[in-house]
Amino acid sequence: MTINIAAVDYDGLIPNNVALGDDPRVKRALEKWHPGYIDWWNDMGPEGFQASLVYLRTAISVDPKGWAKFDYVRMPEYRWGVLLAPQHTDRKIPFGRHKGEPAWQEVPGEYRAMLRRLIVIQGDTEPASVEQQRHLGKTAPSLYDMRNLFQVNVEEGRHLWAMVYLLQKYFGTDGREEAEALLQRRSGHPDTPRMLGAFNEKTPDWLSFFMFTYFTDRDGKMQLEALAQSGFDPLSRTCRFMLTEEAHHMFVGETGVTRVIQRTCEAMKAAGITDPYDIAAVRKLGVIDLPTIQKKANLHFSLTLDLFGNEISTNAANAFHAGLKGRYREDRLKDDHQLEHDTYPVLRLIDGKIQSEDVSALSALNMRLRDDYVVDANVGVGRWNKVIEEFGIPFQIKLPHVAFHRHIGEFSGIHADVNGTLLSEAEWTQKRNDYLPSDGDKDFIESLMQPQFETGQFASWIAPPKVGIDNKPGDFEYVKIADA
Ligand code: BYC
Repeated sequence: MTINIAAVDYDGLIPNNVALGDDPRVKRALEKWHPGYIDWWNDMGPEGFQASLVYLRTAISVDPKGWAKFDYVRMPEYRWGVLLAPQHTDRKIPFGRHKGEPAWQEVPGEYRAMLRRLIVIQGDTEPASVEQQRHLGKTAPSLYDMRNLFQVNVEEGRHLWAMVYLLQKYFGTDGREEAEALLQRRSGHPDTPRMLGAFNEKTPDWLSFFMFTYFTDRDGKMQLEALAQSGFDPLSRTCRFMLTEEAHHMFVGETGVTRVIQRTCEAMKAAGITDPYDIAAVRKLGVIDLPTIQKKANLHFSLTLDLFGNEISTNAANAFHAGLKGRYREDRLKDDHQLEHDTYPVLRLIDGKIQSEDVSALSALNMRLRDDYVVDANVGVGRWNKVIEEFGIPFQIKLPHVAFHRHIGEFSGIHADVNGTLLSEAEWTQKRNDYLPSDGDKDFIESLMQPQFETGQFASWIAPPKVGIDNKPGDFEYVKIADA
C-alpha cells in the first residue's frame, strides 16, 4: 500500500497539507470565512483570557511520531490549520453496498445530502463545546487545568476548521452557506441553538467539564471512529487526524475526575471519615463527596447517550449501506461488512418492560455504536474505582442503566432509576435528586469553584497531576495571565 504524506504548508494564513496554494477557489473561500471565525472566537471563545500567553500544542505535521509543537501562544493567534491524515492511495470502500470499490475522492452525487448532513452535525458540536466552556477559565483550579481547558478549546476550533474545509471544498454554494451557519448558531440559544441536545446544556463547573470531556468527548471519539471508516476518503482522512487530538481531551476528563476523587479520598482519610455517605462531614473538608461525583457521572453519561440517536434508525442504516458511516473499528471486524442478513440485539420497551429484541443489524447501528461506547466508557470508571479502593473506602462509581434519564430513543417516554427499574412520574419526581445533582449539590460545587492562579498551586478539591504537560515541572507557568 502506498502512503502519501503531504508536507504541511505553514507559511500562508491557513496552515494546511491539502495543497490549498494550488486550489485558489477553496483558498479564497476559506480566507473569506476566516474573519468570521476570528470574530466568533473573540465573542464566544474563552472569556477573559484572550490576551494571555498559553502554553499550547499546535499541530504542525501529521506524522504520528512528531506532529505537535509546544509554545506560548495568545489564543486568537493560534494557527488553526487544515490537516488530513496521509492518503492510502489504493484505499477501497470498506463496507456497505459499494464495498470493495475505490474510495471516493469526490462526493458521490446520490449521497450528497446525507454526507453533508453528517459533516454539518459533526461540525456543529465543535464550536458548541467551546461556547459551553467559555466561562470556565475564571474559576480554574490551577494554571495547569486552565491550560488544558484552552488546549481542548483551540483544538475544538481546529475541528470546526476540519469540517468547514470539507464543506467549502466539496459542497459548493450550499457548503458555503452551511459553513456560515456554523458560526451563527449558539449553544443554548432559544432561537438558534446548536443541533444536538447535549451541546445546548450548561457546563457550569469544573467537575462538569471533566465529566463532559470524559463522557461527551468519548462520543466524539466513537462518532469520529465511525466516520473515519467512511468511503468518502477526505472525510475519513480528516477524522483520522482529529482522533489524534481527541485522545488528549479524554485524558483531561479521565485524569481530572481521578484527581477529584483522589483529593476527596485523601481528605476523608486524613479526617478519619470512613462513611462515604456522611456528606455533610466530607463537604466540610472542602472536597466533593463521592455520591455527588456519582450524580454528575449519571447526568453526563445519560446526556451523552442521547447523542447516539434512536436505537433503531433508518438514517444510520442508510449511511452504512451507502458506505458513508461505518461501525466502530469496522476494519477490525470479521463479517461481510454489509449486514443485510444479520440481526443485532436492541434493548427496547416492550409491553411496559425493558427487553432485548433482535432487529435488523443495519437498523441497529446507533445502538451498536452506543454499546461499544458503554464498554469504552466503563474502562476509565474502573480506574476511578481503583483509587477509591486503594483508600479502603466502601464506594464504587457505577454507570447508570441506559434507560436512565433519556430524552432520545426507546426510553425517552418513561422514567427509570439507575438500575433500569421503571418509575412512575410521582416516584421519579420524588427520587430525581437521589440520582442527579440537586440545587443544593450545584450550590455546594459552585461554592468550591474559587480560582487558583498561583503557579504550582491547586484548589482544595483537586489533587495535582502526576506529571506536567510536555514533561514540565510542577511549578511551570502554563498560562501567563494578561489583562483582557
Ligand atoms: N439531539 O434516525 P435518528 C463530538 C434527530 S460529539 C437532537 O436516530 P441518526 C464532540 C436526528 O437528527 C459527536 N436531535 O438519527 C464531543 C434525526 O433528525 P432528522 C458528534 C437528534 O441520524 C465533545 C431524528 O432525530 N458527531 O464530536 O441515526 C466536544 C431521527 O433520529 C438527536 C456526530 O454525531 C439528538 N441527540 O443519529 C466536541 C456524527 N439524535 O434528520 C465535539 C454525525 C437524533 O430526521 N451524526 N436526533 O430531522 C450522526 O451520525 C447522526 O446524525 C446522529 C443521530 C448519531 C447524531
